[in-house]
Amino acid sequence: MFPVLTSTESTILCKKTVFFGYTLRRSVEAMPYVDDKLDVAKPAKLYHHPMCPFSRMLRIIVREKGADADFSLISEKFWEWNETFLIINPSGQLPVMIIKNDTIIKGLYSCIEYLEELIPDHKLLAGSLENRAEIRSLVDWFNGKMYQEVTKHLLQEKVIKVITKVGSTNSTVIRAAKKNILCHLDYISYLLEYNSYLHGDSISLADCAAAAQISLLDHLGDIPWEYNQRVREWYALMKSRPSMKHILDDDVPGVIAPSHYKNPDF
Ligand SMILES: N[C@@H](CCC(=O)N[C@@H](CS)C(=O)NCC(=O)O)C(=O)O
Repeated sequence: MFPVLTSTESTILCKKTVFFGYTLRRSVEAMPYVDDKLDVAKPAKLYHHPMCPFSRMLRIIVREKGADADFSLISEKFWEWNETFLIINPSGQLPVMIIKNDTIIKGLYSCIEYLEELIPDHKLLAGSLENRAEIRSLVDWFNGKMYQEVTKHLLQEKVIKVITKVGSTNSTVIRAAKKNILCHLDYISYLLEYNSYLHGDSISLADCAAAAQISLLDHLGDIPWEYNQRVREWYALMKSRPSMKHILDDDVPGVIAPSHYKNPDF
């Protein structure tokens, strides 16, 4: 059985997260409530940011569904809580889709379920009821546990602090988050023991979630690829899918990707 993460460093990080989260939330509450009427243009829009793993996941899914031509991408600096974006999504969170009739679909899971129901071809949540439950719990692992223990901290320390020039980088947090990566690579490897994808022999939401987190960490040069060959093979397979290409082609000012980042044969 796969060992569950019990590292004390992870626990310390979680406490810090709660504290930072509280501080941030209070700042949002202090912002004026915006009550303007929406005036959005007709073509479907996808609000995202290249360094937001949840936006990456949604963009992979949109492409897997063959719906990418229907969306224009709008990059939103989610840490700025811009008033124009808060009108669209009062939580200030990415991703968001604006579809026909100016309907706003807020948050990753509403967007995914909307697309799964709208475009039943290329199902990413398929199989029996039990299989679908397992895929959902894997998505939760990567978007919840892995994001909280690893991605969120490296994003904050290595991207947001650098772009905003607010606060100094905390090397203890970076070290702890990078140590936590290994547990998640072990878990991915364990899931791949009998299959080429994380749940069965075809791509599912679980692969999209894991690839979104991994691709962001790889963009920061933080995945120790020599650690696990099986995970490397799976990620090479994911990278070779057209749905990943547009994400890997994004250039983010101030963030220099390692030379292997875009290459499927790395
Ligand atoms: N579970 C959320 C996750 C979204 C999320 O946390 N996005 C981050 C960017 S990667 C964000 O918008 N942060 C800004 C904030 O929380 O104020 C969802 O369903 O969309």
